[in-house]
Amino acid sequence: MEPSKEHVFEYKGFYFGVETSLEYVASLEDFEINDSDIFITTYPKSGTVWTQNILSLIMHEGHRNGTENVDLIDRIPWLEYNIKNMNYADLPLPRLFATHLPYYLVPRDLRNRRGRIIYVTRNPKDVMVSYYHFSKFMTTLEQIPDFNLFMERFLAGKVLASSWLDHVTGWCSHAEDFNILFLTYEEMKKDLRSAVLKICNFVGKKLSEEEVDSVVRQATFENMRKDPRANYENLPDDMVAKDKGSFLRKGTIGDWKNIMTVAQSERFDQVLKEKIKTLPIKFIWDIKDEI
Ligand code: PPS
Repeated sequence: MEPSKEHVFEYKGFYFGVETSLEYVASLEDFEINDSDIFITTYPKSGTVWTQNILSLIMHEGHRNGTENVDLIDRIPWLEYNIKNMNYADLPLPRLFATHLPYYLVPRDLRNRRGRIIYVTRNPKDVMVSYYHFSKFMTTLEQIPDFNLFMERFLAGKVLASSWLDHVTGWCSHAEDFNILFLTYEEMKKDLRSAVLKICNFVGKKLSEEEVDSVVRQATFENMRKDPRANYENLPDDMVAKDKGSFLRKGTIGDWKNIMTVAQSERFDQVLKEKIKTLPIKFIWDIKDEI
């Protein structure tokens, strides 16, 4: 049941991928934050890359500021996975980062309400299914081809980034410590324009109607999928099996129904549903459900 040590290591109860190191993640506590820093924070497969693209488009006014040819991963690098060995202290302000860290492992300054955090959640059945497919594509992740087994590992938090529930519960119950905006994948899917405006408002960026239209247009699933910089197509060959998928896979609400059996769905509900009800977030499980 334990995840393979070849793929993850544990630090303070949280599983990290081996592309980073224990010393580095431990050092992040002291990572200095500027007031203008913005972090996109998620449990994996909750809409991180999507939000990265939206935030980048907003901050760079639809890419007109010379970032047209820069990959998303370089415009908004991963805090705990500095795979390109960038010097984060020297990035131009405002710095933008993505992270899967739980609330208790982020830089101390963030906990003192410096910088801003956009925390995105998604219904956990879709998260799990997306994660299952992603593990086949990402060669750095442990391969668990049996979906039932994958589900048990996911429910037990024995995967990279540990327990979905702990992640979301932790961030929700410590929201007061942070300068934080909560968004859901489903609200972005159902009304992208309103989500874009919420982010603009939170980061203090005023865009014209046309600029907002342009962000919305460039952040649709179809348009992002066509854009190699937004679809993470330039990741090193030893990290991804390009014939086995892509970062942007289906991009919808309720895909879990295509893979989970009734028995699996019931088992999932038995473990998580009651606990989910105590969260301050309303999860949307089907594309037809109202927000
Ligand atoms: S990761 O690896 O943690 O960074 O993955 P993450 O980006 O958080 O989540 C990947 C899922 O987000 C979907 N996605 C989108 N959906 C709708 N619209 C847009 N523009 C979009 N961009 C990314 C992506 O397809 C993954 O979900 P699934 O269900 O696998 O398709």
